[in-house]
Amino acid sequence: MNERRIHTFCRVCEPACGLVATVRDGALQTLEPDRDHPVTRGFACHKGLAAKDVHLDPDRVDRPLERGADGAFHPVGWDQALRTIAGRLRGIIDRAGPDAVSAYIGNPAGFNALAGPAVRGFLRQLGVERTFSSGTQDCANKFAGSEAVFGTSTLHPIPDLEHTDYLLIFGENPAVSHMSFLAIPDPMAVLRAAKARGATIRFVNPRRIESAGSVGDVIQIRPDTDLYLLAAMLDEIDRTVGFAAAVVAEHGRNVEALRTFVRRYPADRVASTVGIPAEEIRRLAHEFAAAPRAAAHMSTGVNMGRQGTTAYWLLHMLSFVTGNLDRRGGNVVSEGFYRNAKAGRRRFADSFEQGPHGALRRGNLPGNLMAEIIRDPARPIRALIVVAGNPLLSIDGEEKLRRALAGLELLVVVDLYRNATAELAHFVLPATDMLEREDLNLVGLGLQHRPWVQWTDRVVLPRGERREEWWIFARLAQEMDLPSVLDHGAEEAQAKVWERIDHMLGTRGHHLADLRREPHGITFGEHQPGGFYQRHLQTEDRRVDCCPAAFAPALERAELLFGEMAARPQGLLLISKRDRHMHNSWYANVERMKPRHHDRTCLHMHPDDADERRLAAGELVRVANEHGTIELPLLLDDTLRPGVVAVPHGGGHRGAPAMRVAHAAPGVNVNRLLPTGPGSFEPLSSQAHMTGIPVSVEAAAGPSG
Ligand SMILES: Nc1nc2c(c(=O)[nH]1)N[C@H]1C(S)=C(S)[C@@H](COP(=O)(O)OP(=O)(O)OC[C@H]3O[C@@H](n4cnc5c(=O)[nH]c(N)nc54)[C@H](O)[C@@H]3O)O[C@H]1N2
Ligand SMILES: Nc1nc2c(c(=O)[nH]1)N[C@H]1C(S)=C(S)[C@@H](COP(=O)(O)OP(=O)(O)OC[C@H]3O[C@@H](n4cnc5c(=O)[nH]c(N)nc54)[C@H](O)[C@@H]3O)O[C@H]1N2
Ligand code: SF4
Ligand SMILES: [Mo]
Repeated sequence: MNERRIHTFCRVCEPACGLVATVRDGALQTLEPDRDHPVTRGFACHKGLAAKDVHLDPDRVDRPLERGADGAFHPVGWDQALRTIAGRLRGIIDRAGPDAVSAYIGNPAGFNALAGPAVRGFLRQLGVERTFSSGTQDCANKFAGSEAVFGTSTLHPIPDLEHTDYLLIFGENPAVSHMSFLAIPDPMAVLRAAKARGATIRFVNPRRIESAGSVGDVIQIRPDTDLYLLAAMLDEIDRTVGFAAAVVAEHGRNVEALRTFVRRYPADRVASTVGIPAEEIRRLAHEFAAAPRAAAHMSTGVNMGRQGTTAYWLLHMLSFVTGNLDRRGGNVVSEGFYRNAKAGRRRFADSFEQGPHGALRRGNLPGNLMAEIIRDPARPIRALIVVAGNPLLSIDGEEKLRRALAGLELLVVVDLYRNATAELAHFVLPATDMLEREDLNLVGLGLQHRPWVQWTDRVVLPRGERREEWWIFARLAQEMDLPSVLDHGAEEAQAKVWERIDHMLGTRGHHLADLRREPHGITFGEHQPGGFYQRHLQTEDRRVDCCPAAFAPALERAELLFGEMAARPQGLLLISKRDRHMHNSWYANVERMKPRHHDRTCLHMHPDDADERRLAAGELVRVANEHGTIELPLLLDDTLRPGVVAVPHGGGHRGAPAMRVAHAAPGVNVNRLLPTGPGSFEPLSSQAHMTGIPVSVEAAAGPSG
């Protein structure tokens, strides 16, 4: 018997918690938290540990599948699958050009150091320019916002949690999500420690979230209005204690334009629209400005509003004009194994390209326009490659997208599962899971609470015929007679695919060969504030742009939307709700993640709103708006701000019979209620509008309409 213990790390979400696997005779026996890990220190959540269940799941795709003339999937060999796909891609490109080919890259590809570069490299070889990703349903506004203000999309100063006196968190629920754009294992332990030190922690959220509990309190904002709260706070600071004059004069530009904008939104004007008394808005502003060291963070709850980029701009401003940017205990740069700020350098104003849908940000088209772009009469997409994504369920508006995907000449899905999107495919190709591939914790770069870099070997050999994405696209390139890393054999390719990472490591004096020998990787010590303006900021004049000129139309739109919201009758507004038992759509097939009471998606509603509508707990209700209708059971939830309802996303597996566990308790797809198409995304960033969506709710048995 041959038993080994292997140090690895999780690749489900950003903290990348250290794990230890035991493997006997080549088969995975146990997967446990790594108690000796210098950064993650024995923390790992049930999702990370359930990677074992995903690995062993009998419903995984284990062989390439091709849809036959009978409409059913049939197993085929890799060579045959890739040869057929290559032939069809070639045919489409010969006929319609590379513009007829596109790809959607899903969220897990970000946690897979070699996958994204492999797909993008292949698309570049084909000359493909139009691509999509889950980024426009998640955080595209953050890249746009930092690019506009700091001159680079890859600079996101994080709260220095260890030293802050005051922490303000917008639209994020650390206890459940483990955060985003702040890679931190066991965030609640760190927040509890900050609180014990005497720090004040406040969450801005329409829900009294589970994170608040004993660490802080929640200011229950009306959804999709954070921009105005931030503006009012800045205005209050400007009028009373003033901006940090020396910092602003030395490092800022366009400060007057910032002042002019925020002046439009004094606390008294915005109070009823954001749903927070003016007094409380002023108190927040003064607390933040008066704290010796204050830090701010925001996440998907704000990203998914209609003004995520400008909200992120004002979040940066709050930090900057109070002198908290690049200060210990404020927002600081996390320096990992590679200083990546320069890599994302681009002039915001140069990032847009004019097309049939107006000026769109280059590089990543809006997911909410996917159906329109696929069916664009002048330049339709005929072939789509989906890697590590489930756009049918994760993007707004399922039915329209289903029709567009079903009309493709070629849909290839590379995934662990035959998910709802894969059911529409011509080919489904089996990918390796995180235990079956070499990897590096690239995703946290520049966002880590405690920077460290770790390489992991594969824990076990891939089961069945699962393959890594880099191999799949390298083989596809060969089949299309394009240069490929596999041209000189598998062994050389295995080394070649890591060259880019080795080069990045080299910039800070490290080498992959050394890293491979370190079971816990290399750690980089405490954050060192002080170099932001000199080393990281990428604007041409090395100043923070306090009001980018390219924002002008967005600032006009802000006033327009404000007027609409102020005038609108207070109907119900829908928000999303992540819970511990799901991970977007992809843990839906893990039995152990499905406690009985969680196996159906529910509508969360405040008891007062339910009373008003004479609805009772457990009753089937119909939630509807101009975009769609769903029916689901009602769950009374007094953590919600009255007037706000919530539904967890990631459900709707009725169309995925091969995922038997998910299919048996499919839930509903809340994204049927979200707006899609032109006007449903933020023009500055292409980020989809997914929170604060007007809906009506009534008993499902009641009259329809
Ligand atoms: N268990 C679990 N963990 C996950 C995931 C998962 O699906 N399940 N997904 C992972 C992924 S891909 C990501 S990106 C991260 C996301 O991590 P988070 O951003 O922390 O995600 P959520 O937990 O959805 O928190 C968003 C919060 O925003 C609030 N909110 C909604 N609308 C508004 C608004 O208009 N304004 C404000 N201020 N708040 C609002 C919601 O009530 C919610 O509490 O989580 C990751 N971790
Ligand atoms: N209403 C609403 N909608 C949302 C959200 C919300 O809060 N509310 N959240 C949004 C967010 S934050 C995100 S990130 C998106 C996610 O959007 P997507 O990325 O499109 O969807 P996921 O459900 O994460 O699906 C990921 C797929 O990748 C597969 N997979 C996992 N690991 C691997 C791998 O290593 N290789 C390959 N090839 N496949 C793999 C899984 O089996 C799964 O099918 O959803 C968004 N949609
Ligand atoms: S918190 Fe995220 S990275 Fe850590 S074990 Fe859980 S899923 Fe994995
Ligand atoms: Mo996400």
